[in-house]
Amino acid sequence: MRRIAVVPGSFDPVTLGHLDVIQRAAGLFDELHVLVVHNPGKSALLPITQRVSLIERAIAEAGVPGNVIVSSWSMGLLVDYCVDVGASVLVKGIRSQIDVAYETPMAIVNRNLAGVETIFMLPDPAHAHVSSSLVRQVAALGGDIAPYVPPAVAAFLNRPLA
Ligand code: COD
Repeated sequence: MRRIAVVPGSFDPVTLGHLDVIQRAAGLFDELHVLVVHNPGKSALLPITQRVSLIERAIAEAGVPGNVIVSSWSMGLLVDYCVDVGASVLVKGIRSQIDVAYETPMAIVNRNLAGVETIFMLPDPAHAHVSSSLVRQVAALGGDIAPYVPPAVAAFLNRPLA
């Protein structure tokens, strides 16, 4: 049986912390879906299609294996996507007790709804402090985001405004 997992997130934008989790999870499953999902609790910087494109460029740059598929989902429950693609596992990165408190109820509900298990991965300590909101803030104030994001994202967000 093929082991299929989903790494969901806002990815607004994808960071080196996200990329680290994606790379390590890709080695654990036969097929890994990186899924961009709108989080209604956050105000967005980039359109969903742009986030997908930046993830595709970032994983190509990083040489992530070919078992990774990038897509987006806005049709309902996250577990509906999992059922559609035959995924039985969600992979989430856990940086702190705040992440644990946020993710635990969702993990229980997702298992109750569709039998989809959630696996928590600890971050690379080098990227444990990185978040998309921090990147958005540094970029908005004109700071250097290159230490926190893949080169494709740094190039995109640092581009001159048209
Ligand atoms: N290192 C490691 N992991 C990281 C890092 C880092 N530096 N930064 C972020 N992460 C992890 C986060 O903990 C998270 O697991 C994932 O990466 C994505 O992070 P974000 O910030 O891009 O995305 P979020 O937190 O806004 O998540 C959006 C989701 C849509 C995935 C989330 O809200 C969700 O699961 N929603 C469920 C919708 C649903 O179906 N609800 C009903 C049942 S619960």
